[in-house]
Amino acid sequence: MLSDVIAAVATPAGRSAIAVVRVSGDGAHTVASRVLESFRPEPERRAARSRVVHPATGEVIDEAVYITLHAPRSYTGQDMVEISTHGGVLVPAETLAALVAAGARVATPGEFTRRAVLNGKMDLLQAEAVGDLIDATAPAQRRTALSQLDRGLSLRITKLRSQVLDLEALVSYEIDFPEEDSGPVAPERIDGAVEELCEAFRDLSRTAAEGERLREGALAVIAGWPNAGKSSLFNALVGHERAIVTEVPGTTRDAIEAPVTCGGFPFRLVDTAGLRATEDRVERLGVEVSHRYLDAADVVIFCGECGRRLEPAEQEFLEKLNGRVVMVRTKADISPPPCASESGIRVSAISGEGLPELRTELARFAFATLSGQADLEPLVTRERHRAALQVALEETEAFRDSRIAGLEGAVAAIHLQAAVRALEDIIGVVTADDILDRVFASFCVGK
Ligand SMILES: Nc1nc2c(ncn2[C@@H]2O[C@H](COP(=O)(O)OP(=O)(O)OP(=O)(O)O)[C@@H](O)[C@H]2O)c(=O)[nH]1
Ligand SMILES: [Mg+2]
Repeated sequence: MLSDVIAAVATPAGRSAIAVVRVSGDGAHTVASRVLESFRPEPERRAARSRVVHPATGEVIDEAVYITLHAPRSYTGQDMVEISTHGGVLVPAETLAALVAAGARVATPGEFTRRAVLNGKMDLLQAEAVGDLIDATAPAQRRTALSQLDRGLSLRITKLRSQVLDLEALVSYEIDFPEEDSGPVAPERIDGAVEELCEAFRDLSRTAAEGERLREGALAVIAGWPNAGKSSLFNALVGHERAIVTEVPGTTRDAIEAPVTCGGFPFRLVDTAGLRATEDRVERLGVEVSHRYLDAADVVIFCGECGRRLEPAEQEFLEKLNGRVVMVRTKADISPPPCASESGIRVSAISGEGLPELRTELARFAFATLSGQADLEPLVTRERHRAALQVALEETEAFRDSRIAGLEGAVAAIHLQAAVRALEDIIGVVTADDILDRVFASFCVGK
């Protein structure tokens, strides 16, 4: 149901000063009035104090502060009440139970935001941005999510949609006046508009690789021969002793992953087993895991000690990576100054030398376009967006091809209508239930 009263604890469970319990729906104020002793719906948006009482038992649960919001001026667009209770595990849970006893239903994950979308308070891209903002760990993720919440991407897609509609209007003009030799619309005008649109779709699609990487974190895999100092570098970048370090070659047997932020951008940093042919069964499995990560890596941080010549096998390995590599020279604190032929960033896990340069280089490498921008342009951040843009592009190209093939205008225009629908799917103009289900599947309860 769309309007029944839902309630949820919007803050995470655990010891805290306060917790927030939200209520939304037709009759949210009535439900709240059965639980909040001195509840008054007016004035709205003004904090008021009240005891929280269980409606059936009369037991006092807490002293809380609440505010009321009136439809449509609320997050969900419905009547809402937000109750700030004392934190911890018990008080918020008992407050929620009291609200349920008073007639509310426990909300499903993302149900508040879903209602906001269905009530036109935000579009689907903005709803996704809410989720991204909550999940953000690096500043660049926050900036992108915030700009998407501010309709940055929505406006870009809306503009493309109206460009397609304009094109459709031009074509229908042509259809209505078929007997005129050249028609009232110059064909070059239509051709130009088609090319411009296709280019705009391609431009936006090109941001998808970095946009998706920005949301998920770029996969940076530390690799190298045994004992090169990989785990030490991993620990230094992560900021604590996460991986075991010893002087014994072959210490790391399994891949270890940790999130790190470099230059404001998110990375999933992975330490791997040293690459060597080995008889040891466990180590060999570890090397196989290393290779799997290396295949998926956005960037490989290849470690070799300062002052050591790379072996032919190492050179060969590096060539296979097709340029996806940042070369690092480890143990700079115990090495002589570099000789002329040595390449790579000299780092020391012990003194910290070279780590800032490495972080900057990683950000530049994995986010080549984004790291140079002061303000992030609207980006495509999900496969869902990229796939729909691809459909819009293909349909526009099919429209162009049908015209070249001399197909009737009305038939060709069907492709433009399909392009419009693909763009509408991105924003969520008319959204099918299964798309909504997918978007909200990863949300937390209470959001
Ligand atoms: N002085 C100095 N020693 C280092 C540095 N980094 C690593 N070492 C030493 O080099 C040895 C190997 O370090 P690890 O970090 O375990 O090397 P690894 O590449 O992970 O080795 P495997 O997991 O066995 O492949 C240890 O004795 C470390 O203390 C460094 O920056 N400076
Ligand atoms: Mg190691």
